[in-house]
Amino acid sequence: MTDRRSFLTGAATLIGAGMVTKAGAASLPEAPVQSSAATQAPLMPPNGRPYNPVVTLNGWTLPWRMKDGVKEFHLVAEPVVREIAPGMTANLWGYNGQSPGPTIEVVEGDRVRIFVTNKLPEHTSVHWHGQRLPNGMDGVTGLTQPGIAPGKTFVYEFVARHAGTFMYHPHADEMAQMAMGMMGFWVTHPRDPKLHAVDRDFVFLLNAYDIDPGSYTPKINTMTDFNLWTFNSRAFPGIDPMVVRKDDRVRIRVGNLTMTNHPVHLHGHTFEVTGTDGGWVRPAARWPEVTTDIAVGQMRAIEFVADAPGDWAFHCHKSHHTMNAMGHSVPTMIGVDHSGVAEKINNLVPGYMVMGDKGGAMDGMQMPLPENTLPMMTGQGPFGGLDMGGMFTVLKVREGLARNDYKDPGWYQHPQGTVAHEWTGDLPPAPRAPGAPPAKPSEAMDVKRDGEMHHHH
Ligand SMILES: [Cu+2]
Repeated sequence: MTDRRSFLTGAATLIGAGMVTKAGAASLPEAPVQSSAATQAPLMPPNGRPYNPVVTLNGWTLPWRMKDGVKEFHLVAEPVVREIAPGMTANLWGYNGQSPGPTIEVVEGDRVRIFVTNKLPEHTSVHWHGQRLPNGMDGVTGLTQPGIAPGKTFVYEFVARHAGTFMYHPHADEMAQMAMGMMGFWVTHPRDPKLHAVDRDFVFLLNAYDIDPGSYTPKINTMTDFNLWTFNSRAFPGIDPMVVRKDDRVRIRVGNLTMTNHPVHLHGHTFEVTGTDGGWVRPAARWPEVTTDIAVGQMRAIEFVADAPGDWAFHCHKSHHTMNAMGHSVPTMIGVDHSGVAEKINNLVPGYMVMGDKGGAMDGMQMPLPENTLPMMTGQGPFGGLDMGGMFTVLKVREGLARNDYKDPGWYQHPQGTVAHEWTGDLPPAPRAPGAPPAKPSEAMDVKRDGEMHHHH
């Protein structure tokens, strides 16, 4: 739901280039506020040039007002409480009630005016990443403008010259401000809605936080050892699925504002990278992929035809990025026999738990968590635990959905006989290379014993 409140910054006595005068402040466009972390329906453009709107994963698009042919937006930089996933909230900084901020959607050739009100305790600015604009609108504190002091409103104005995939973020105390979640998506649609048209167009940013178990505020000095890897400041299972109709042409646009690269991987389909934050990729320069690496500060638009019904994983391929917060200093214990040890330690340390002697799967493992802490891997699927959290979601491809239906259709109903299952019949004999010596008795016994095990019921 979009709440609305307007900001009248009448208290300010304003001086300096770019600042809104007292008279101007009275006519600021309202600044809608989003109170939900759920994916909102695409915003159909109520005025201006027509376009096919995007869907922001666990986010929303900022409404605008049209004034004398100019699209006017109002961003409010402010502290927010973001639900990372059910059971965990974080004290972040963002825009208009959420972090990331709302997606801004405009059309190639639009003149755009963006008011930015700073309700943070320190100065900020907004850089429009990838835009071709007058230098003084580029939002680099100290280089192209003074910082926007707390309580002040600045105005940015430029023409969105090129269609494409962009983002916005501060260039002001940026290590702190981006570590706190100051960022948002920007899409400039083609002037001709038939150009680069797709049926469903999803957008989100990659971000990362370091929030100690039991606490709420990111540690902003962390350089590399983050413990929450998120799509649009949500961790699986808090990330909504991407729901598409079978045979839809689908675009997914992803921008990376973390401190490391992310190879994003789609199951069940082959895609092409069709755009970057530099523009569209010429068809002759595209090649098929199932994973594409997105470096820090890069954006990628991938496209494919969703021709395979099912629930297909879409995730970062760095396995630690599909995990939620927990100490990564836990020693590897695979193959270590703990039997009896836990009992002895429990006499000294009540509640002690042995981890990982058979691997790390957490399914069925119970342990008390500090408040406001997500289990390390928590997703539940129709067949049990998914052993994943973090940067993970599901592309749900279904037949017969309505054009604008993004509702979660539930789990995929697999056709009879198409799900991997336990084998209970005879095992084939172990293959041997041609000319290899006959199996030693011990190997033969192992095979036989295996086979017998499967016969016991
Ligand atoms: Cu990653």
